[in-house]
Amino acid sequence: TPRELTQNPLKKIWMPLPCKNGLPEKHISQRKVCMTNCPTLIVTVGLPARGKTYISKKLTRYLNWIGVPTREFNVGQYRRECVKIYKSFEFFRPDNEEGLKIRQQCASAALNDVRQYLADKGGQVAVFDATNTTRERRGTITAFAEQNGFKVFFVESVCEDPEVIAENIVQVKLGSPDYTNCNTEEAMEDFKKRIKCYENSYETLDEVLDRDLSYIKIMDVGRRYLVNQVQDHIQSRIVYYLMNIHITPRSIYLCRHGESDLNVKGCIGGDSGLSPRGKEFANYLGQFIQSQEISDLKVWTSQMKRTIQTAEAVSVPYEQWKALNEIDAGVCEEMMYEEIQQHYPLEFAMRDQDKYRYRYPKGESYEDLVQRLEPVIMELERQENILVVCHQAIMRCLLAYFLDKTTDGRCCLELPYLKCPLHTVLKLTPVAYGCKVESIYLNVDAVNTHRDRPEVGISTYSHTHTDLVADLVNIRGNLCYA
Ligand code: ADP
Ligand code: FDP
Ligand code: F6P
Repeated sequence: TPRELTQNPLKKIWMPLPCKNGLPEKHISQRKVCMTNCPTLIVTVGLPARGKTYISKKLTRYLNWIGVPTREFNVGQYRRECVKIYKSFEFFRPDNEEGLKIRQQCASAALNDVRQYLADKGGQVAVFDATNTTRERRGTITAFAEQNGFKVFFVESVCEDPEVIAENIVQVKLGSPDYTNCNTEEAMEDFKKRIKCYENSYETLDEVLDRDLSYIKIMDVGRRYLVNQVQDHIQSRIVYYLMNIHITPRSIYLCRHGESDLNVKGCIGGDSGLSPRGKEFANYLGQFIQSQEISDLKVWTSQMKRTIQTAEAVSVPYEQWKALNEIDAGVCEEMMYEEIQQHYPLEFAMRDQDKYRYRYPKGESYEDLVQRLEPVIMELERQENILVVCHQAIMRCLLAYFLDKTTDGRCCLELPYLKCPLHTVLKLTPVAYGCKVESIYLNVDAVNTHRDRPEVGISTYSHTHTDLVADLVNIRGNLCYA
């Protein structure tokens, strides 16, 4: 018989009440997830300095941000932990039996951790980042995945451009812990010899021999791709993502609109225009952008008056995105936080408990925003120099993606509290595996719209999410029946 439904007060979604036989509802839904979504093991393939770690880290960041718990396992790191002092490329010679044995042990240790993560720790995707250049090694990994019920998806990077390879070595390898005790030329020489150690035994993914494997082969830094046997939704999302990223140097400028009339009144939401100080900021923003002498700058705004008014002052053509509109506060639109607390005390308390997942009645949550912003992130990945004029909650979500403020799909705590003050531009520049951030305050006063997480409810943070929802259902129940 169908179970009775209750509305989850935090997320405002309907869920069944626990069964009469006492089987907790959580248990049932977890079992269902396992049946439809078995975990995925992503396996990198390629010679050293082909961007495998870069791709692994970036993909992990993206998947965590969209809410898929993902972790990367870098075999190089296991090797460095096992052999504390790196002597030279000789370690990687194909006839170095000791070296081969250690590398094999490191790969096994990493796979063991992969198993724990995917089977016991709630991971959905693991990225196994190693060279995996032989068919034999890939066969071992496939067998491991089959035994454990994981799907496998290979990501190979093939690139023979000596300039790209040399640049990659300079960007990330020379600074590696392997080369702390030698000079640049020695390190460069050694790394090139290390690559040579792999070349003879390298077996690239083959259209015929590997026709049953699922993979994407990225050729010449994304100039061409070969995609084979995509098995499911997550793999197609991974393919789509990898086909959109690029490594051309560029900067992403993020800022909020200038101070608005509703900001001055202390009200959230609405669609007001800029205050006099907001207009002053817009002018300064125009001057700042000019001073940066940015080539081919694109400008994006939301479809709200305050971002469009701000962009008008930048004197560059701009595009409006509905997806960049500020969080919809539903019934709380145009209210002050104090008014919300007065009129909707339970709602207000719930938002403080789990600000990321909390959905305003007839409005949105931060979790909703991340879903809405996914196409924006994808398009941002395709762009070069760009300025995004947006809003407080939107900027937090975008920033969390670029600065990797997510761990294992749990962006809940930090993301909705990231500081994104008015009249301040953040300049993000991709470097090595991450992003450099510069914060530029344009010297025009503005109100502070940031509200910290209050200290008082701290004890309730020790509650699990399920406990909390149960408590709130009880509170609601009591209120309803009182
Ligand atoms: P690997 O893990 O293969 O040894 P890394 O990931 O450490 O190589 O190399 C990082 C460098 O690779 C970065 O400077 C990045 O710009 C570059 N890179 C990223 N993607 C690719 C690609 N598809 N092909 C070649 N180089 C890439
Ligand atoms: P990395 O450059 O990322 O540090 O150079 C190849 C390397 O990665 C070594 O560090 C690491 O020991 C090795 O890849 C891991 O893969 P294999 O042992 O499978 O070759
Ligand atoms: O106060 C400005 C504002 O952009 C509101 O429109 C929006 O509701 C709010 O910030 C989002 O910030 P928070 O999630 O911290 O309430």
